[in-house]
Amino acid sequence: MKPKLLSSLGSQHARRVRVLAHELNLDIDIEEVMYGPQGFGGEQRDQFLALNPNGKVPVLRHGDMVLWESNAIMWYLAELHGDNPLWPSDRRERAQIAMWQVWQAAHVTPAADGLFYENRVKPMFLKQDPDSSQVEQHTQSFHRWMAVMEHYLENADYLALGRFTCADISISAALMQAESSRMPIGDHPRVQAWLERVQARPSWVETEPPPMPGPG
Ligand SMILES: N[C@@H](CCC(=O)N[C@@H](CS)C(=O)NCC(=O)O)C(=O)O
Repeated sequence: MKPKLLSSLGSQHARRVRVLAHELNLDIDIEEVMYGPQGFGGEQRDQFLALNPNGKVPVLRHGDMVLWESNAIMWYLAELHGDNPLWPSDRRERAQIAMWQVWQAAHVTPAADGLFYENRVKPMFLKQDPDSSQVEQHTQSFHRWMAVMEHYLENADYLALGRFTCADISISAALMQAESSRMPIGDHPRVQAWLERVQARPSWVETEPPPMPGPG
């Protein structure tokens, strides 16, 4: 039985799994999860919550196994595929990649999501102004984490092992709303150049969601 990814086109978290699937040419089914007044699952909200009590996408089903958390799903699918340069079997190499992915979830995503919510979701969908103190706090935090990447990218084109890996996929997906959410990536030129390298790959181009309504 093929793994099935329950996904949403606009989700950064689902996108990192979809980029991986494209990179490794994985044979998986992808199903778009409806969004309803109560959240993901639409009219099947209860069934969706039974799969993921967090109510979030992505979710992977494979046989009787259910997995949530996008990075865990990536690790599982990459291992299923067999040894590959994106998630190699060497444990020291893997640890380097996992380090960046865990860092993304702990630090980059909260800052990036904060800016997405304030600068994009509030004005566009909630018809509210951004809260300037929240924007300031998330911007400071965003700069802090981007400075770490900027430093690493001084001597490498990619984050872990000096080559494109799951680390680059996870972090680039977290930045997919950078432009529309006014994330100050331009202040970190090596990060900007790295993101452009990742975004030039067919896996990024082919997983681009349709544009969200509204400017930017
Ligand atoms: N840490 C989770 C985050 C998943 C997540 O926040 N997904 C968002 C979509 S981008 C979601 O489902 N939000 C709906 C909600 O929070 O109710 C992962 O990496 O998979």
